[in-house]
Formats: sequence, C-alpha cells, structure tokens
Amino acid sequence: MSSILLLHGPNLNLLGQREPAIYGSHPLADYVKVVRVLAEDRGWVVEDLQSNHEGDLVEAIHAARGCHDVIIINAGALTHYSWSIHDALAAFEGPVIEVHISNPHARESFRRVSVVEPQATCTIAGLGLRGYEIATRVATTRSSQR
Ligand code: CA2
Repeated sequence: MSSILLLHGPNLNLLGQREPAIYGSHPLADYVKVVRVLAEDRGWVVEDLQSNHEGDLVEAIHAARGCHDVIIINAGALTHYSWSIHDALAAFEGPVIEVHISNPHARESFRRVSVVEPQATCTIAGLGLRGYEIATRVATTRSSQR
C-alpha cells in the first residue's frame, strides 16, 4: 500500500492555542485528520510525526527511505535554516511536498527563505487546512513526480 509521511516541526503542537490571527483556530489534530481521511479514502496510509527536535525530524526522513512514497512537511521555523533537514530530504527518493499554514512570504523577511524549498516538488502556503487537502491530493496522484 502506498504511504505518506506527514511531518510537523517545532511549535506546531501549539496550533489552536495561540496566534489565531495567523494560524487560525484548528488544532494540529485537525490538519493530520484532513490528510489521513483523504489519503485513506484514496487507498493510502499515513504516518505522522510532530517534533520540536530537529534530529527527530531528520531521523524520520532517513527512515522514510524505502518505506514511504511521499513526504508532506511543514518544518515550522526550521524551514528557514535547517540545512540538516535540507540534506536529509535530498536523500529521499520520492516527492516532497512543503506546506505552510500561513504565507511566509507575506510576513517577516527571515521567513522569505526556505531551505526546504530546493528539495521540494512543490510548496503550498497560505491556505491553512485547505493547503493540506491540496497537498494530499497532489501526493496521492500518481503523476506527482519529483
Ligand atoms: O505557516 C506555517 O505553517 C509556518 O511553517 C509556521 C511556523 C513558522 O515559523 C513558519 O515561518 C511558517 C511556526 C509554527 C508555530 O506555530 C505556532 C502555533 C501557535 C502558537 C504559536 C506558534
């Protein structure tokens, strides 16, 4: 069965509790559910991980090799500086879909750089939950090539 690894980086466990003007009011569980329900409806399985630790995310990406078909990743603030995640994603053979709840390009200047983006098949930003639905549709469509 085809499989998605859904990764969330630091502080995303706080979704729904703070900064609703930027991130809305949905908890992280709602984002995971959107991906899981749609993917399973299409015959895919989903493994998800949220971690506040960069190394956990790097190790999950390593373990995805030969195990998962697609990675959907919102690396949180690590998006903007984690070369470890960049390098780990480079070793993953399948499509990588970068997702952001907000639109980093419309915010502070430090958010305008993503070191995930060079490793991503595509980036979906600023659409909140809808962005995760779109990411799942892309992930589960056979034509999504890296
Ligand atoms: O828009 C996104 O999805 C981000 O990846 C979220 C990151 C931010 O550093 C990126 O620039 C864009 C931050 C996630 C922090 O989430 C919080 C949620 C509620 C309260 C506090 C932080």
